[in-house]
Amino acid sequence: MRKSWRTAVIAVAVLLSIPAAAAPASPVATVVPGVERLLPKPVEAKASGRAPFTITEDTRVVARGGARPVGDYLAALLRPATGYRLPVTSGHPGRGDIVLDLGRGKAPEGHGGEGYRLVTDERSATISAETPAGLFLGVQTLRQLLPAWVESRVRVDGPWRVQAATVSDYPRFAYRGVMLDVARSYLSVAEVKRYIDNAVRFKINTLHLHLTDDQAWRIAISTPQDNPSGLDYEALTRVGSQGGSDRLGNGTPLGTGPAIRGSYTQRDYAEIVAHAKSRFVTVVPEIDGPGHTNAALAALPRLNPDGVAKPMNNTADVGYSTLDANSEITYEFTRTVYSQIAALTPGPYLHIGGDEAHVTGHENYLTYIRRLLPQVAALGKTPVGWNEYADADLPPGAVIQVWRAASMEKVLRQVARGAKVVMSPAPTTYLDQKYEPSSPIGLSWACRNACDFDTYYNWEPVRDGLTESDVLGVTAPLWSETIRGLPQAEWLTYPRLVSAAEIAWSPRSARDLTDFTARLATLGSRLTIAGVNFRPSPAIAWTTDITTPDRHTRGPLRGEIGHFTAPATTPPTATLTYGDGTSSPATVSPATPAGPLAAPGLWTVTTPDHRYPHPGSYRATLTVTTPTGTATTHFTVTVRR
Ligand code: TNX
Repeated sequence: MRKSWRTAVIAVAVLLSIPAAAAPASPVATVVPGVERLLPKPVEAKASGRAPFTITEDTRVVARGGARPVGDYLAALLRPATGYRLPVTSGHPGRGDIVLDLGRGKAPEGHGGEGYRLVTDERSATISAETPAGLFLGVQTLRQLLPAWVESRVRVDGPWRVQAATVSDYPRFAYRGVMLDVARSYLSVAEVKRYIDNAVRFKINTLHLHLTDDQAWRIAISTPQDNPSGLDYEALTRVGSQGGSDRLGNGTPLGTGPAIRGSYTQRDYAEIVAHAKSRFVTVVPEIDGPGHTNAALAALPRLNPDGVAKPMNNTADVGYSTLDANSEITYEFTRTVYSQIAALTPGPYLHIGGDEAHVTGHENYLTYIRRLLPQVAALGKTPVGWNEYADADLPPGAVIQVWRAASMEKVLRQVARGAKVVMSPAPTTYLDQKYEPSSPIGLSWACRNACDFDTYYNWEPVRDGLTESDVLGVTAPLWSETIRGLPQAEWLTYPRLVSAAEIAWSPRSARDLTDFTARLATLGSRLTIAGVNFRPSPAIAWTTDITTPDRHTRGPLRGEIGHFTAPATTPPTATLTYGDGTSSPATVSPATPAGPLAAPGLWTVTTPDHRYPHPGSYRATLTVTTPTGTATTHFTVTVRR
């Protein structure tokens, strides 16, 4: 199913690319993007009221020195839809150029790390920052100010206008994360990369990868020279990657089919990390323990006190497995595993899990954590763990990922000793939860009835006795017990990840649900054009974007007139006014298949054959009516003799 969905998007994109070749630009977006629509909301943004900036075939991306990689990224984003050359140059900026200006003092004061400014007017679009990361974040803002069709992977007619505006922006929190659980059901390297590419639109800068669990072990570990207990580390993926979360413990099947199996070679993992880095995203790898370790216990018999391998378990059950806290083999194992992961991970963090170790025993649990912390420190990394590990005394700077508010007292005690907190409260950040009881996929233990973007927006990370500086940031975890592949992951992610992204980025005082809901309305169209799946919440008045290339014809006007987006389940209708005093209903057909996990997004409009009375130039109008409104666009039909 997901293959055909993608194929359809690409097929439509290809159709879009056969417009009247030299025709003047014509499509009209029904919503002209502006700074008041940005997601997440910037610190400061003002439309200046001047003439807009326009990207043309002469536009260059001026990016000197360290700005160059971001310039290349931006040009690559813009080239497919615009069809322009967009050379990246270190020359002098000229009229009509996009300028990436990197240098000291260029970011909003005190926000050199990730802050940026964006100024657009009829002369240029300039993003300035003190770091390439800041430029990259500014690029995401500029991207949202362009018409949604800029997300098309094939050429669409412009004009590519950007509202004249000034933006001054920086994040509230430094750690703005999303977590992918690739253990319960696997995602390919290409899927993870795509997931990153879409999350960064919303200024997410951290990817927490949950690589191992009871159901499976998904990262290759090689057998080291120094292997006193003779562990067969290759078995971790050879055996341990064969599992997945297929069903509940009582046998009820989970998801739309069996979980997806697979694992990453160390090269694969390095590729993900490098890709993330190119998007200024830090990867936080998690190897969970001492609980959530059944796959390791199944792959390596010697990790078990009786030396007998556990059977793999393809249910979603957890909480029954544990590493042996009193065996040296356990720490030989963790040293090998963490050191190989650390060597492949440039980011400062190693996530050691530590959650739900229900059969470990409290003393053993403390023993395990106390043995692990020095191993992590020896690798030069900062430990991250789920809130349970705050039971142990943590080194200053250690990161506690809070998923249950229950144990805040212990968390606060560690915070007083210098630990930091990443907030992932399950009821308002867990992306794996159903949106509503009838959602076809998702769990529902953490969020029960109303779990849409609004619930995920209406919470505050600085709470329960925490202060602003105690909180490093926010992560929205996507557990994958019920997820089978990327489109389903995207369906649970969007729009809820955007809520988390705004909580992590925007000033607390700027947060307003009504305003956020209005800003989300244009997102569906943009995601549709980008080929990203999402759940079209009934609470949002999704907007439509139309493209209708100008036409030249000798005979009757026939066939395809254009495309539009309408993330709705009720089929839209369309009317054509031909510009010669006549009009007719047009045929609307879905260009992307619909289903409970894929809203129809892109629609194709076809005209009945229409014969114009005389040669000449006609101003035609297409009006589409969707469940959430009416949108109109004009195009020119030139009828030749
Ligand atoms: C709890 S959150 C878990 C995960 C599950 C998730 C499902 C946490 C630290 N543990 O093992 O996948 O619930 O929602």
